[in-house]
Amino acid sequence: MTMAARAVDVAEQAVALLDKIGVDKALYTGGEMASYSPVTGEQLAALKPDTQEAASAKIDKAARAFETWRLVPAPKRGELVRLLGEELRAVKTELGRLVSIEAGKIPSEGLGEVQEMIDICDFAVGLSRQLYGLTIATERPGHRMMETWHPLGVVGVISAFNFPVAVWAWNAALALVCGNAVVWKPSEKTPLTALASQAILQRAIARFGDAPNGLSEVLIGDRAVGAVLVDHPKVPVVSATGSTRMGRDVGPRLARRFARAILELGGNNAGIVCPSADLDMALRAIAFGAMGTAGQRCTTLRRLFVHESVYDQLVPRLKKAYANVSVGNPLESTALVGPLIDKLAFDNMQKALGEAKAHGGVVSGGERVALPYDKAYYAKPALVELPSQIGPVLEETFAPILYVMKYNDFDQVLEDHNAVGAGLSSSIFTLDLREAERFLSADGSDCGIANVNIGTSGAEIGGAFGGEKETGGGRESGSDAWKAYMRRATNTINYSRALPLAQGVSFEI
Ligand code: UN1
Repeated sequence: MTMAARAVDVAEQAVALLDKIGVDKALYTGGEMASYSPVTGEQLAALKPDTQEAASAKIDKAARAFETWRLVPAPKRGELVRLLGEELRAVKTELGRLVSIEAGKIPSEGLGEVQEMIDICDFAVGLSRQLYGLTIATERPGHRMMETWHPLGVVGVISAFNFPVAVWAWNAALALVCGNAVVWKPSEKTPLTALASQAILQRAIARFGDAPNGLSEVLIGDRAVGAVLVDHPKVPVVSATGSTRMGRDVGPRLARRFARAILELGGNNAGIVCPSADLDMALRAIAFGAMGTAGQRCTTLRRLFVHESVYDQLVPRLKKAYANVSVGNPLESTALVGPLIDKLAFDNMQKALGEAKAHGGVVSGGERVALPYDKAYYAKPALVELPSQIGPVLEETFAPILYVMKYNDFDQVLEDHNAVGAGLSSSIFTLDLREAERFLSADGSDCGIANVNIGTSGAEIGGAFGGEKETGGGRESGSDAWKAYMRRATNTINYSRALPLAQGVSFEI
């Protein structure tokens, strides 16, 4: 098969999947915004980006939809999300494949991403009957105090290429049961899976029957279009996933107009392998955490601290796993590692590896893997042994690089673990209860996610997802993350015939 034939195949496959999912061809043909597949580097589609005016009009439309949707009882809103879950189940194979084409994920991770969407729908359906407020004891006789959670408005969602659809689903499923409208600005690297998700939701909306027009909108375009969402006065909350650099721009802009920010930014996630660790288990967890999704999860394992007593048992095995891992076209092989998203990602990887060498790092892997696609970037995952945590180790490089360091003191390794800007996910591998509990305690890991004997990535949707420090502090997905998508009203009701004032204040007129 020639290169050109393969490339056409991928684009053709994408079109066939979009057709099957029910996306209008006019949305991705004849426009000036090209979209590419990282699998072959070839162009998939030509979209028509929204002008700033068009983006603003879509947000206004969503704001009007909100006015109706907020009055629909929450369990009924849950019915729409239940239908979304059903529609997603019906096209799981197709959407999963499209994720593989557009984001380069291996098939099981593409499908896993759609499963994550389905899971959050199930969660949100249950939640639609559990948007509880408290009843609070009042100090005044004949009074009752309680809190009520109300819908908030238009929820803005900005998502990244690496989880092109699941992150939207986390936000959209919660936002919809909470009575909000949703306006989504997907990554310009993955617009087709966004159009597909929107078509799937529209099908659920059609089956639902009387949902208002404009309940879910998608903005196609670059940062300028995202900025319209961030600055729009009718968007009271924006949930943004991406780089810390993006968050430094978005966060203050939202703060300036007192809008809420749910920020899920970079991760520089670490694992600690202790003397008692189950090394077979640690090896598998590290391999998936560091090499899975070609190192392009925000939860990817990037730093590994190994106790000196087990270093020589673990690290050679790890190096072997790195040397043997299969890298290849995720659509045509059973490779475990697919492509990087683009040339820039590959260049950044090489730059970080160069810096690591300059700091005394010993690098295995990292080179470009020759596949017959000039414009696609496949890299052998890199393992870098370093004497200490310096240089590029302190930064997130969105590529499969694992920095491995030796430690001998538990207090010191905890300090090193926390000595980076990001604070998303973390893991400890130990069978020692004291070490495990210390890692999870107030002076242990400073991350939003802290795990024992599993890797840093692959969180379930039932927990709150997000992290501290430069990760931005937001929480999405499970637990009580829904509260960020609603506004709380405290209600005090006087059913007595007197008007006692709180704090014993007297004011007789
Ligand atoms: C992301 O990389 O932005 O925990 C999200 C995980 C996935 C979500 C990752 N459930 O790896």
